[in-house]
Amino acid sequence: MALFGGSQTREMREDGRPRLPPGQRLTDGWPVLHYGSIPSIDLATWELKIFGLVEHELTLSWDQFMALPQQSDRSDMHCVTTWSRYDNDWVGVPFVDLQALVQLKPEAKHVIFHSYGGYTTNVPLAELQDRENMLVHTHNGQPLTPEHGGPLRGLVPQLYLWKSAKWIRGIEFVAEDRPGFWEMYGYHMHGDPWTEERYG
Ligand SMILES: Nc1nc2c(c(=O)[nH]1)N[C@H]1C(S)=C(S)[C@@H](COP(=O)(O)O)O[C@H]1N2
Ligand SMILES: [Mo]
Repeated sequence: MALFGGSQTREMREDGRPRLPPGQRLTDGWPVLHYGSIPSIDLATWELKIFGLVEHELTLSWDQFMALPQQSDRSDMHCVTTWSRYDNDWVGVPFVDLQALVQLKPEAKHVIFHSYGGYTTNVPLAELQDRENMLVHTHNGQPLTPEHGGPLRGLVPQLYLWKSAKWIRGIEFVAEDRPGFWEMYGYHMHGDPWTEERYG
């Protein structure tokens, strides 16, 4: 369990890395960070498209997404601007379960997340195979607010938070890595907080 104070920075993860990545500070608030304005999204017309190097492209309505088996998971988040927030309780659908619905072509090696409003971010497919990588709609028991990416955002907790796309509307599978929005402005293509992959 998270306790605030100096001893917490010495907590270890299962892989022996410290729980708090280097250069990070804990916050118990939750800063709001994004480029541009919050898109207005109507659940009646909301869609999630899963496309690219897949055998069966898929478009899900909100009701179809919510009818998928849901998972609860607790994870930490780490923002490249140096704040980290521990013990976030999320509910949503694991990325791998969506991946299984579309059947990947063997050439698929990277994922581009697409957001309402035009934001994109790239993540290696291999990075998303743990079930802690999810598309989430609920945080600490409350529906995700629009400022934090509601109705649905990506969650890639082992990478810096810019890889967790707010207002997600698409998952694209590609063969070659391709920079997303912040990656084009110099953020790292991978973004591992424990090795401080902040800028490329
Ligand atoms: N669609 C979208 N998603 C986004 C961003 C954005 O500008 N647009 N910013 C990213 C960045 S840089 C961060 S730090 C986190 C912030 O999430 P939060 O506002 O919920 O803390 O969202 C990420 N996801
Ligand atoms: Mo960020």
